[in-house]
Amino acid sequence: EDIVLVGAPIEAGAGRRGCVMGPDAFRTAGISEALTDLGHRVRDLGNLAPEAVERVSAPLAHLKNYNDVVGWTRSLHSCAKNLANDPVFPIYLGGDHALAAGTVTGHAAAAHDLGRPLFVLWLDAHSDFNTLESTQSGNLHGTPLAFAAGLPGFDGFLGQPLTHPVDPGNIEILGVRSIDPEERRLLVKSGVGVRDMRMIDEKGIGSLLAPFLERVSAENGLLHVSLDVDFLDPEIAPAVGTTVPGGATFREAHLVMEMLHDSGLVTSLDLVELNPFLDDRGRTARLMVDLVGSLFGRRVFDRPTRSF
Ligand code: DIR
Ligand code: MN
Ligand code: MN
Ligand code: MN
Repeated sequence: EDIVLVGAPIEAGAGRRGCVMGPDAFRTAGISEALTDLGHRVRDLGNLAPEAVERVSAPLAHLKNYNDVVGWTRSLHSCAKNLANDPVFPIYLGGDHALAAGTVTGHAAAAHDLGRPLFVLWLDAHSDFNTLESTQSGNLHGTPLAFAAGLPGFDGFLGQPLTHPVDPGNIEILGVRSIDPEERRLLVKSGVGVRDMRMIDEKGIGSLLAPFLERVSAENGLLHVSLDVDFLDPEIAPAVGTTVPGGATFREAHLVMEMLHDSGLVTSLDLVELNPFLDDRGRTARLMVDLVGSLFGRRVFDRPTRSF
């Protein structure tokens, strides 16, 4: 498979600095080499830059770095839309999670033009489903999924209304354990699938993921996976600004990646919120690269395909 790496060193959406170094940390941790060793062809396109945006003021005063996030959303949206028309698998190296405002909507637009539904698997401690009105922190990395799902108030992001939002029923959030009160209300109303840590504890992460993959397959969908470092437990992945205790274990995370690989359904991937400034000798960056290895076919034993 031909894989394309796109660096997106955005940190404007996060509450603290450091994600700007994320793409280089993924490279230093050997993401290209890991994929090449698995037999894939890899092309690193280097780092993208944000589009220049005329100085528009934020629609609400408490939104942080609104212009920067808008610039990144526009450049990533175009980039994703173009890459989706090539026979390549794009991996977006973040950068904070605001980058998904561009990648997810770009892939949704491309999927629409192909006449296929886009599904989104959001692996995150947070649901990132705040609107510009509901966000308390003003950190825009808490909003990209609401934007992609077509919630109102985001027309400034692309300078026009979003024409091809993702059907909220095609979104699955897995591993979540921190949701703001108003955000929860918006989520429930929208019909997004939410699988929290309690459900993972009770049912097992594999049996939660399987029915979603069945549905993507049955509906001939494309699948975008957005992996936030804080999906993982902070004990194994400290390099993120928004740690929440009680996250996915090493084995749960690898199982998810292996099931995704076996499904053959994933068509694009975000790796977000890695903050190398907070890492411990690169261990979080290396773990993320290891998980990407599982997503791209590293395994101990061969199993009959379609293990879900
Ligand atoms: C919170 C935290 N819901 C917010 N979100 C984070 O700021 O909107 N997302 N940390 O990654
Ligand atoms: Mn996130
Ligand atoms: Mn279109
Ligand atoms: Mn998060």
